[in-house]
Amino acid sequence: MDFKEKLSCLKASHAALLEKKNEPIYQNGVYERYRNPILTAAHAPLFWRYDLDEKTNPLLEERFGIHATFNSGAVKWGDKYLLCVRVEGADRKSFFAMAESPNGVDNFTFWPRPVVLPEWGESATNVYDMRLTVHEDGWVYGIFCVERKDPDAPAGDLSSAVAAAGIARTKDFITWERLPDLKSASQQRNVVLHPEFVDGKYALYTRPQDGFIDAGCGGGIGWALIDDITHAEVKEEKIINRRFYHTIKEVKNGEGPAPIKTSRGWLHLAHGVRGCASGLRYVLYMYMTALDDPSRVIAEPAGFFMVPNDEEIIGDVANVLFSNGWIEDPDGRVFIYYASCDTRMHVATSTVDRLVDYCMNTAPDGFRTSDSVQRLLSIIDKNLALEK
Ligand code: BGC
Ligand code: BMA
Repeated sequence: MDFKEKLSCLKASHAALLEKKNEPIYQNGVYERYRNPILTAAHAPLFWRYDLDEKTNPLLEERFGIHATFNSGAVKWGDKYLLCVRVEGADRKSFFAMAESPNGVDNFTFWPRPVVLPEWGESATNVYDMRLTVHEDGWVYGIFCVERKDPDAPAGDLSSAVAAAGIARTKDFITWERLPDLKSASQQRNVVLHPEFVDGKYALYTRPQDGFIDAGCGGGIGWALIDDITHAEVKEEKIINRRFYHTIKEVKNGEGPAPIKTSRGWLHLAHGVRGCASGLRYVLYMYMTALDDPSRVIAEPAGFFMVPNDEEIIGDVANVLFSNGWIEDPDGRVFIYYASCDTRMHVATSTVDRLVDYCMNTAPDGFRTSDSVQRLLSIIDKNLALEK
């Protein structure tokens, strides 16, 4: 094949991938999964990956490898479903790029250029997992993890890093104003801005951690009020959603996207991590907090909400579901954007009513097997009585 033939093959298969229709495949009453991932590395524009000039690239070889598209922030913008995607190159660096869809479940297309994020402080080695919050102050905030090498790591340790929360804001997703990183006594990952002021202050969901990987004494998802978002500092932090022995969030947990406000309380999506022989296993779980105090948990169903399924189990970092973006439509439909295995993006759909019903009417964890058996028996007895 000559250059032109190769290029037209590439263009045809790329266009077919982007136009592919998606359909719901699985339903447990709470949500629907969809047949196809919504964004993969192959969705990245050809003009990112190839030098398309025949004179400088006669063999039409890829010049910039795109490895994965995952952990995306999400927002409805006009009539578009917008994702701020974590794109990872072959060089293991991630960066953010916006992608949009007209319907939220397929046809996702990257904007032509990635986000150019201004630096703050020492230039970051990596940035990832942006949470988008449309705040009542009129800005859209993006809070993300900023990773730098640990300056105190012993010689030869090239893995230890320091995680901090980077903060940027925008009104168009093209120009971003970078604010100072969050000041905090501990390292921070999974920091999320609450969409409303609380007692006149900005409010953050935090995730204090002892080390770069270890949550250590960091007991779970934290809550902190911030006086000035342009010099954000965690002065007091309380843990609102704890890790717990022998649950899906034994080792770590973290807030997912900014919570959704409902008439019954705030809906939260989070991730929980446990250790097993194959490594860290990430699943999604949900909880709700009170309208008059978004830091007070009022419901939390036992166990996971979503767990890696079939092909979602395999990827760059196996057995991981992670979500940092969801969108609520005016009609109450909810689009849950989640990534599998740090590799690709998926969507699941539900509604505010179904998610609230799930949170309010699924029994909480009793932390003991005997309690689980009793919970199961109460469902069985009720159902069998119906047949009489
Ligand atoms: C990776 C993240 C991961 C973190 C902790 C980082 O270097 O980029 O995806 O969550 O390490 O394992
Ligand atoms: C981290 C997260 C994600 C990632 C996960 C699994 O701690 O912040 O970036 O999806 O690990 O690798």
